[in-house]
Amino acid sequence: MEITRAGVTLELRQGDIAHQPDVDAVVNAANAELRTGGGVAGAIHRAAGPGLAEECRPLAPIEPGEAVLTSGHNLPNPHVIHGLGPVYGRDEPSHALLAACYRNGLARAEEAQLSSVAFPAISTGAFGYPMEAAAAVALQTVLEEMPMLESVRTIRFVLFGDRAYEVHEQTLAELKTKEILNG
Ligand code: AR6
Repeated sequence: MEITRAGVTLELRQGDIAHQPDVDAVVNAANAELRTGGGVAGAIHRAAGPGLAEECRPLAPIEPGEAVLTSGHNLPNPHVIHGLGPVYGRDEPSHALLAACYRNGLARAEEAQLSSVAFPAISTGAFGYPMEAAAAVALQTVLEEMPMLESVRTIRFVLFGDRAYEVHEQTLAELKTKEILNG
């Protein structure tokens, strides 16, 4: 599924964030220490090789909602943007911190003048954010940012598994309906 607004395309895809060779940056669902871990961080650091962790070391720690840019090392992408989402039920207000994580991820992409960026569903794994609520925050935030972007032209959500994809598809369809109703 995809929609285009203000010259920017938002795509939903099912897949693996470490296998997105046609985007300038993939976003890592990072930990504060910017170390490898499970889920997205494990997949990205494994594919990137040890040089990524080395580059990350002096940039850590980061706070929930922040995002930092590194190079992609052995990934097919020139860059990785490391975003720290909130731990659900601990880092509050969780919706504002999750929205900041997407906004800051896009800001890093703009600063580096990238044209395409792929996000995973940040905070919805180890950090426990319910998928439906996270999808609403993530998609709404990105839709709000799209008209302001100057460099980024493609934003892809890479969803892991059928359920994550379906939740995002349904949420985006609902947001589109609201947008039409609101004129
Ligand atoms: N590609 C795309 N999505 C994936 C992949 C993948 N290869 N693997 C998992 N997902 P998580 P978080 C989905 O836990 O909740 C790490 O250990 C997954 O199903 O990666 O932000 C870090 O070190 C879920 O829907 O990120 C941190 O400590 C979503 O991506 C902590 O987990 C996010 O899951 C970050 O937790």
